[in-house]
Amino acid sequence: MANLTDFCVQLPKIEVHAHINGSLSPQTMRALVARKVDMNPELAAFEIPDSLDRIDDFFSLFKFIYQLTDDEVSVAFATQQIMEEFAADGVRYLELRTTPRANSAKGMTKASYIDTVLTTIATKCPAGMLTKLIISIDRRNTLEEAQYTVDLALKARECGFPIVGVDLCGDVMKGSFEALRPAFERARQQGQFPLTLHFNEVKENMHEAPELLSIYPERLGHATLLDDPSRAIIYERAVPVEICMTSNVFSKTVPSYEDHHVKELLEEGHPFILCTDDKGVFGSDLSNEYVLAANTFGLNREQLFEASFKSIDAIFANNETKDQLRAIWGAWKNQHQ
Ligand code: 6MZ
Repeated sequence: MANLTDFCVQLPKIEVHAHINGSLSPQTMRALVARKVDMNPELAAFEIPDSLDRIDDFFSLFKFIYQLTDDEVSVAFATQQIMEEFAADGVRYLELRTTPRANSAKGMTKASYIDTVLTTIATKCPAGMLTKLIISIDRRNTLEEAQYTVDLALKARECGFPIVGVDLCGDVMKGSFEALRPAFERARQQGQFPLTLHFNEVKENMHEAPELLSIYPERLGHATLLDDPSRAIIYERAVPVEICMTSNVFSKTVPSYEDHHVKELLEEGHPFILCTDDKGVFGSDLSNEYVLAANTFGLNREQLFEASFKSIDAIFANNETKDQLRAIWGAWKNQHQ
């Protein structure tokens, strides 16, 4: 019988919370540094830290990372590497997410950035895995920028690209959802896009919870801190939660794996999806998140399979795709019993 790590790699898995620029593996970062170090020698000195004192320190890492993906060739390379790594780790359905970004010095516009990501997904997605894209609106955006992101999503989908949802992400201490709300409302009304919102990662933005929930998000990212009113709404509506254990412990938004809030969701039978968030920064693949859940909460292989299988219910896809994936999971289970 395979050991737990091998089992978790082989297990077919769903990944729906993976930020492209947080998912660059050390190898990918090294390859990108090598391409750029002549122009920018400072890049050679950067290292991802072993842990962070506070989540605030996380967002400043992107000042460096964004220098690695500041042109279309690098963005295409990064996207391809990330898909290959997830596929090698047993992911069968992947929803990547990214924030449109421009760099005028390299001729990259927000539109060409998204086009590059989507073209790479369309042409380089490894066999045996489906990849879709969620477009992210950054909390630091102006409403105009957020509306432009929605324009890009609508246009890309019209061209037949698999944009499947809209996300609210970014520095938890900055900006506000209310200021950007009209863009999310338009994404929902004009585009019928499902929404996933980073939710209550830190106590400082818990006050936003009623506003975030009032738009009826289809999924929530993290939902680390739940007060009674939020918990009641989330449970009543059975809103699936994207769970990123290593990310939360690494950035100190939860004190330890044992105290992770997924424990409560497991006990309540509430829908959740184990995810990586930023596998490059946090150094943890999706299979490792399953190993952690198993070791921390005593989940057996049957329960790990169930967690992965039930995640299919929460993906941003139609019933036909969900049924196809359920059949793949079923066939895998028959082979591995
Ligand atoms: C909130 C996060 C995040 O979009 O450039 N991001 N936002 N909370 C988190 N939890 C730790 N992890 C990543 O990927 C990087 C961007 O994703 C968001 C941040 O805005 C970060 O700049 P993309 O591909």
